[in-house]
Amino acid sequence: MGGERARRLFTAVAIPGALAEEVLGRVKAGVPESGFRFPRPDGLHLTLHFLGDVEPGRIDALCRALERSLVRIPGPVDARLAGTGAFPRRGEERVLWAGVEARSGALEDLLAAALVGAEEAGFDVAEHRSRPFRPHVTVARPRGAARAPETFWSLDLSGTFRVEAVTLFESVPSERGPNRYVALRDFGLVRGDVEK
Ligand code: 2AM
Repeated sequence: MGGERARRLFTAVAIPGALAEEVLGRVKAGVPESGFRFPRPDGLHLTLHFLGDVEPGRIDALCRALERSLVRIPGPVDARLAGTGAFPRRGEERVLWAGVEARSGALEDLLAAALVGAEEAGFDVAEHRSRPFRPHVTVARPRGAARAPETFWSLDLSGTFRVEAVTLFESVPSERGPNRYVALRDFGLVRGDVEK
């Protein structure tokens, strides 16, 4: 029994590689590498639900439940990166991000389905459900107490992409550099034109 290490999982929308490369290139041009860490372009994402450490024995049931809940959501969803922001707020930046927008309610529907899937697999999502949802893609984190330079706020981080699936990611620590975000499974949205 046991022995296998827990896996740090989250559900997210993956940002396509070409857009991720381009956007991170623009971020690196406006934010000094000496003060900030940047995510890798592969695995750049919009987090829906951070599950935390999950026992490996629960992953199959989680995938089955996510598949059932996400296949009910019509897709694809046309989304765009728009604007810059920070958590917790400008002036106390711990995370610098690009905002994400789509037609009204579309990203909220993806989040709701991701939470329903996790809940059906036995995860407690009550706290996540009550939390405000600020769709964003993390593009930099300060090293120590570095502050975002003025150049960050005026960066153009816009770009469009098409969401056809929600992805279960694993956050894998790496000895050097930022964690790697590894896509484990994609859960496709039902094609909207099939429903009609
Ligand atoms: P983010 O979406 O603001 O970047 C994997 O760690 C992803 O899950 C990150 O993108 C991270 O934040 C998000 N996340 C949310 N809550 C987290 C937590 N408590 N610990 C680590 N990551 C968390």
